[in-house]
Amino acid sequence: MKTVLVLNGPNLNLLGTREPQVYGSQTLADVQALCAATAAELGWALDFRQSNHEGDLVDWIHEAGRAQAAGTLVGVVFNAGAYTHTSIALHDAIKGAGVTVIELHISNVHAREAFRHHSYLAPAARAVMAGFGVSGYGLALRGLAQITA
Ligand code: CA2
Repeated sequence: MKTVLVLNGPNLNLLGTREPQVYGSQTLADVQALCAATAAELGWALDFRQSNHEGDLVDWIHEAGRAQAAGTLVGVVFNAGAYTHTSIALHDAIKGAGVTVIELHISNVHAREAFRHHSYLAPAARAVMAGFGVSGYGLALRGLAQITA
């Protein structure tokens, strides 16, 4: 059975506690449960992680690249949070690891502040999804299944 990695960046541990008008009221534990159910439907094991530290995310992308090369990982659904808009290191990590990444955002970043309109990850990602709320995680997993089938 292959594994799918769902990575969450800074402040996503606060999901469901504040800004429900932007991010909804579901917690990160709820998102993990949604991902687990969807991954099971798709025949995958789920590896679900969150970190507030850029270096952790870089290390996990490298680890994912090795796992994908070994044939044990299907790819990564990645909500990099605000690092999306700042991190050349994460861009380089995705490119360097050669891993399949779906960039995901809960909110429609293009309908928000201008500083959220640019993504350093998008040019390195296989696909980008934004604005579907937390249900986007399930949709992104299904999209990953379609493009890797
Ligand atoms: O829409 C998304 O998923 C974002 O990646 C979320 C990031 C934001 O910086 C990106 O521009 C778009 C922020 C995640 C912080 O989430 C919170 C949730 C509840 C309360 C406070 C922060």
